[in-house]
Amino acid sequence: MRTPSVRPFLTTRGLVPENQESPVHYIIPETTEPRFHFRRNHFAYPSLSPLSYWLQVEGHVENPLWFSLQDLLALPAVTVPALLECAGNKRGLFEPVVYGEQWEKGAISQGYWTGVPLKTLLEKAVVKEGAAEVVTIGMDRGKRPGTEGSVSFARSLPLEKATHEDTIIAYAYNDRSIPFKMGYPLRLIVPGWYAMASVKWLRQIRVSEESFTGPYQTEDYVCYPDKDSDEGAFPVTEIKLDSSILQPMQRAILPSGSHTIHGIAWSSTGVIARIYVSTDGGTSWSEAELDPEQVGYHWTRWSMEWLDVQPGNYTILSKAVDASGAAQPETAFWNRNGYGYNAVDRVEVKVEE
Ligand SMILES: Nc1nc2c(c(=O)[nH]1)N[C@H]1C(S)=C(S)[C@@H](COP(=O)(O)O)O[C@H]1N2
Ligand SMILES: [Mo]
Repeated sequence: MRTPSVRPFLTTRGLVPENQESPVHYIIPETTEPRFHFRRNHFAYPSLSPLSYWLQVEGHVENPLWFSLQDLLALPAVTVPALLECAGNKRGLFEPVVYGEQWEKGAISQGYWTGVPLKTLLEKAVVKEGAAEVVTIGMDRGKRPGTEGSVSFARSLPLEKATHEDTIIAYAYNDRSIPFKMGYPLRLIVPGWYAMASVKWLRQIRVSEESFTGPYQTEDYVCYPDKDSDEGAFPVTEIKLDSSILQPMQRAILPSGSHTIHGIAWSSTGVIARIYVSTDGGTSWSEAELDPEQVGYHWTRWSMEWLDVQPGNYTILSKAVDASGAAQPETAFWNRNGYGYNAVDRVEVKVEE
């Protein structure tokens, strides 16, 4: 008889548009298979036609261009190991609570993205003097809640980030064409920034002298530190230093004896210097073992053996330290829309006889 295979599933937060969480607690390989990749959408999926396989580069350039997939495949390619993390990852942990998708720890996934540096296309189009930003526009569109008319999902990058060597127009994920839900045929990948920047189903690139004012630039993905006013608002950009305890799980009941605590840690550069774990709610900390191989912008795995544990209630914490020596904060920086939660991670477990 065949043993039925047991596999995790995505955790559904919404279906139209589709928003689902990756089963990160049960993903062991370095890269996330597409079926386990989290999904975050603002609209229903776009319908593709062969016409939409052309990518337009226009705006403040000498030489506006259209690129076919073949054109892109003929250009020198790079592969970038990059994680995508939704800026709302862990939003459900904010106190006071905030509105929005109540993501837990699974709005994050990673793999190898292959494509052409955006810089290469901008050089071919010859950016004119005075350009400030590069606007990238997806094929999906719809009504944004609370507003009239229909808009595209569009985002801009400052010229400096747009021309960074790792910012690419990707056509492959883990050596295959990008799966449709992940942005086929072309997706912008902006390593180091929260994933709203990595525009799926890319159709147009526009070089601009002005600051882009689309709603996903100036209303959403803006940090509003004040509950009642827009005072002190600033845009969401780089991924913050963070870590997650993946096992044991929150409120698990464990037998007494020895256990392995394991998890992941990540930062905007991918570099993690150290990770500290506490099993007594932060009274004492020990350095956990970090996977010595840190790959590109991928998360780094860590683990700690928890030996001879006696019955009782325990609070396990994890705290990552990056290359500059900065550590995760004890409490996350609260903001109205709940972006960038990165407090020291916390799991409560009960150990029985
Ligand atoms: N065209 C388009 N690109 C998009 C989005 C979208 O709704 N439309 N959502 C963004 C956000 S907020 C996130 S977190 C990631 C999610 O990527 P995934 O669905 O491949 O996980 O895509 C980004 N790119
Ligand atoms: Mo997101």
